[in-house]
Amino acid sequence: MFDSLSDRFDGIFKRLRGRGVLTESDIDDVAREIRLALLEADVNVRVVKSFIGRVKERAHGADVAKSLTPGQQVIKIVHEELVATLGGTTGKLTMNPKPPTVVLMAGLQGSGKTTASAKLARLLERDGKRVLLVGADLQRPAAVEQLRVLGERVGVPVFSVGADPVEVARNGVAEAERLGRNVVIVDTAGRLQIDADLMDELARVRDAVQPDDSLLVVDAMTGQEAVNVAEAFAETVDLTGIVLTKLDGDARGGAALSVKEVTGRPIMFAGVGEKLEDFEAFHPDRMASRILGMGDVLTLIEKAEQAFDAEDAQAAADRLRKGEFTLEDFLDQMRKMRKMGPLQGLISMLPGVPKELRDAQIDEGELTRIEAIICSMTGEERRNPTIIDGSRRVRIAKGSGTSTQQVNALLKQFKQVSQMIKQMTRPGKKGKGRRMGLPPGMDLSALTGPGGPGGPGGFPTG
Ligand SMILES: Nc1nc2c(ncn2[C@@H]2O[C@H](COP(=O)(O)OP(=O)(O)O)[C@@H](O)[C@H]2O)c(=O)[nH]1
Ligand SMILES: [Mg+2]
Repeated sequence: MFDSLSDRFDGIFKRLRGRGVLTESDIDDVAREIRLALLEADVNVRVVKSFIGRVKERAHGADVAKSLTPGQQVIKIVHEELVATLGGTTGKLTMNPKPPTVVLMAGLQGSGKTTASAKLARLLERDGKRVLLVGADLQRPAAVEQLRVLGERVGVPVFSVGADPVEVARNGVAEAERLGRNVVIVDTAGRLQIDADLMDELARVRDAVQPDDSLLVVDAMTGQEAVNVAEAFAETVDLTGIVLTKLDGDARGGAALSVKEVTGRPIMFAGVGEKLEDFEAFHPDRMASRILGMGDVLTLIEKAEQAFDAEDAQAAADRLRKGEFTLEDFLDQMRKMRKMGPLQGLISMLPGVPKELRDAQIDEGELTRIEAIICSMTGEERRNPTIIDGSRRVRIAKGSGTSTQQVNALLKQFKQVSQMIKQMTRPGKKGKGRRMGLPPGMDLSALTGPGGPGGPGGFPTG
């Protein structure tokens, strides 16, 4: 999904990431490249124009946050604007306090209405709702049968009794009331193209059932055409949201990126495959990250920003470079890192992390133990671990409720970490922490790598 666009962004950002300083004309160059990438991806011209305008304005005026490089800053702005273009927050169905909630599905023939109706029913059922599917597509003889088959597969009853679509829909809502179903999903007929008859029928169905939500189902693979269709429907029916289908086959992303801004209606759900479970709530932020092809690295940048005071980190880095990194700093950094959330989650967000590390089980209890050990040391011991001799180790182990082996292991690990950090922060050399733009001292592998607590050995005592 969005492969070609992702590739373009990847190339643009790769060049950007390496830059220390960005001039005004660098920013203009980047903006031009992004503009081309979006146009190639079949994004609506108006949408591209306003997107680029916003990115440029913000990038030029950005006061550079201390914790981010200029390149990262621009990536962050592009990401945020992309999220906004995709609709900002995740759209939600209106749940009528007086059930049943009525959801009307509209769209062209073949856009995926019937499939989406069943998929949505499945999703809502999993969310604890009791759904009734209503087949109001009486155009094609097989349409109701198709819905019945799908309904059976997702375990949701299908209703279709009445002389015309309006009657079927109205009866369907009454039936849901009678059966005590919370949600009614009305599948309607489509045409190959927008025509007056279709719109008229839809309007009459709408008037008859007064839907809480009217969702337009559009095929993402049709690109700009999907956007034109959406615009036409938005004018006629009071759309509340959009279901974007066949996103799995959409390498460009034009429809996805344009439809919200052009119609003003949020994309609420996305069809991402033929199977009934290939359907999800549409999350603009996750989608933007996916388009930018950066895993969740942006989430990581944000978390790092929140947890770290840039100056603090700088001070620690300076001490580090002078060889003054102490157990106190170690404890401090570790605590900050833990504030960022479960380590396993963080590690899996890093791009380019070796598989072994991704899969490694990180023991949060282990970190608690490390914290306890350091806390049982005196200030002097934390600043100068070389003074920690045998009897001090016994005392520390007792104080922290650990064993001397565990104290030994930590001291050994600390030594490894400080050596590694020293290498990472050496000017001109790029280590993991550096490349990520994370504050120094935040190399996760150091805490989980070989020779971790439990291993033999110890810090040489003075
Ligand atoms: N790959 C893929 N195919 C889909 C998706 N949604 C629907 N389809 C397929 O699109 C075709 C038309 O779907 P259908 O629900 O009958 O469209 P309708 O005419 O609007 O009711 C069917 O072959 C579906 O399997 C999707 O998200 N991904
Ligand atoms: Mg259909």
